[in-house]
Amino acid sequence: MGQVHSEILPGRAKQANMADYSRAVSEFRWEDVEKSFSWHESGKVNMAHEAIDRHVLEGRGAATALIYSDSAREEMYTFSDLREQSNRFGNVLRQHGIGRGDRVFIFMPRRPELYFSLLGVLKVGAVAGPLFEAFMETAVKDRLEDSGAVALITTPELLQRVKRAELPELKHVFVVGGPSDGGQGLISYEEAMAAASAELEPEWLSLEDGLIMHYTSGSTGKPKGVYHVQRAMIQHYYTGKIVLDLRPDDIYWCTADPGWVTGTSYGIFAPWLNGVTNVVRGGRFSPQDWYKTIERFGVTVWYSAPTAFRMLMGAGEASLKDIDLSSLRHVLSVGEPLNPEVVRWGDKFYQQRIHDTWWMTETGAQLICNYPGMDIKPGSMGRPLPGIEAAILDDRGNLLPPYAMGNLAIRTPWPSMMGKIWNNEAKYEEYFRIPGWYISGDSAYMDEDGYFWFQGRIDDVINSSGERIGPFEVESKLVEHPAVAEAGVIGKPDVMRGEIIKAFISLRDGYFPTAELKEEIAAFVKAGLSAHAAPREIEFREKLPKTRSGKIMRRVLKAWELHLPAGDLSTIED
Ligand code: 6R9
Repeated sequence: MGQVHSEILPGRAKQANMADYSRAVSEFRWEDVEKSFSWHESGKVNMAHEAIDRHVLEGRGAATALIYSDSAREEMYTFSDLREQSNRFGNVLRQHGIGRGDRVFIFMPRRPELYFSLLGVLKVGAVAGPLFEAFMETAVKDRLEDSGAVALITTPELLQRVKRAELPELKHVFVVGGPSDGGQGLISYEEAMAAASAELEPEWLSLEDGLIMHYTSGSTGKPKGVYHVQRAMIQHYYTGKIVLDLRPDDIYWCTADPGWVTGTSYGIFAPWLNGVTNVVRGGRFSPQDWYKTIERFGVTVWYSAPTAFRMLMGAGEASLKDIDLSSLRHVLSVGEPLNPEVVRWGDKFYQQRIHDTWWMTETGAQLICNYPGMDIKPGSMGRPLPGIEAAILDDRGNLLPPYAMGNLAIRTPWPSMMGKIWNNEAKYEEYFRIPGWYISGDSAYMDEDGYFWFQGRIDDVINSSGERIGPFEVESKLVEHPAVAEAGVIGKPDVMRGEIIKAFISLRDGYFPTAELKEEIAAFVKAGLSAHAAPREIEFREKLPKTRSGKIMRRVLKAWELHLPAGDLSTIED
């Protein structure tokens, strides 16, 4: 199994902090990382204190914490500013009786108020739940309902997608850029902030208290609430240092939205725990805007995703004309396999080696990475962080030798490991079914140098442009459409997006397979869930392959699509 990879790109001296990997592994102790935090003596923690207030108390309050820009706004905030804004919002929440353990969701585009309010939520010990602005009614309702969110911070436009009448536990809605409306139960964010005190004593928590929730997709059931605890900060801080290579004067830009775990672990926590300047770009992707962002703010460390790099590569050399990217020192990627061509493109046109990193919503932080300074094998996810043990196991938990493909597993525990799956103990247990290990759901192999190579997902989860999409959620929405009798959804390989969503559909009597109907069905999913969950391709079939118990066999659909043999059909219905 597997193949021998001869191509090795040597590490570069200017990023040499992890060149001696074996020594770093043998000398590593988590206790040494823990000592970096001010809670070490008191035993009590608060992420917002460690990420923001600590810098102010230690005399770094005037340093720039946040640079925000979009096509209309450009603003800078110091650590002192963020302390004040989050204190004010913390006080607003306390006035409404919201505090420790309450789930407070934030449904907003990337803008400064998202960051202020999220930090305010953390200050009072509540658990933050950031949602992508692209979510539509059903996706929003499912998440607020499952989490039992008591409060929401949103904008007037997005508020229209919140079915408040069906969410009895949602008692407080703060509207950014909208008026208070007592009759409607709406509170103006701006008015409340202006009236609130700028002084606040944070809620002091234990390492096991809640921090943040991210909903993510599996192959069955609705998205699950992955619940992270305060302890994760140890790993956010540490990986910020050794993987992102953050240093005090860095200007760091993570392109991810906080609706995705990368946008919080590495778009909020890691940079601010390390006290560096964090760039946030609002608005949509465009190669020119992105390059200009790097140039204008002198970005030194840049963390993005393969789809974005492929789109930048697609925009070609011409898009780099008159652009100066020489401020860059370190570039990283996460979310999907990073193609070797993209690494070579980075070498040639950015004079930067793109470093791939592997981790998941459930793991809370990076686990397998290409470190600064390390020799890179293009196409490999890299090696486990010092302090992390990774292995390839068969389904019964036996360790497999180099080059054998199997389950990518991580030795438990590590600091940023999820604390629970909200309201779903059984789902949580499934990840830990082999004693002592976390089973990731990815298949991979390890080579003789201990580098890991991603092979695919073991379940049916689709990865389109780095977004994890559960086929079940899309199928459930599809069958709500009056024309759809049955639907099966798979990921179809795609050069730009990694995979796209393809739906196989059988129609109800009286409906006919037309191009207009395809469009209408795709628009229906888009309006109910989100654009990224809508199928880009639809194929009508008279009948779908099902097991005798009635489950649609996605593996057969995939075989149809790829013109492969369908494999064992012994459980098929007819
Ligand atoms: C952080 C994040 C996790 C899934 C993961 C895997 C895929 C992530 C990858 C990668 C190949 C990499 N994935 N990083 N595949 N190479 N470097 O992405 O979290 O949205 O939960 O997705 O993404 O399949 O299991 P999440």
